[in-house]
Amino acid sequence: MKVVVKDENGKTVAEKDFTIKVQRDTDGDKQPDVTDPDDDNDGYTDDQKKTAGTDPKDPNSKPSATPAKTAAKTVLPKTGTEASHMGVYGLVALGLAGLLSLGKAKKEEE
Ligand SMILES: [Ca+2]
Ligand SMILES: [Ca+2]
Repeated sequence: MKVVVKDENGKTVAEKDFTIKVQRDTDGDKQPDVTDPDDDNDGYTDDQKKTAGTDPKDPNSKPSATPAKTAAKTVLPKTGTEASHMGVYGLVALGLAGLLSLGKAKKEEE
């Protein structure tokens, strides 16, 4: 764009070419998309949306509700420790039950 500066007599005093770059600001928060980490201001960063394969400039295009949670949820393989503890508790319980029934039987004999 050419800007021409003239004095009151119409004489050209200065002439300069300007290049005006209009930077896109999708969400209108005065932060241009090039520096705005969240172009559409939907709460998801551009990187999150690009990773999820959604449009970073479309607030209606959102990553699915819980992608991170499902990815983090891993099922641990069962170890033998749990089972052996159960066995020990079972034996203790059986022993207590046995003692109790013995005591009860003794009382009934008297
Ligand atoms: Ca913006
Ligand atoms: Ca966003």
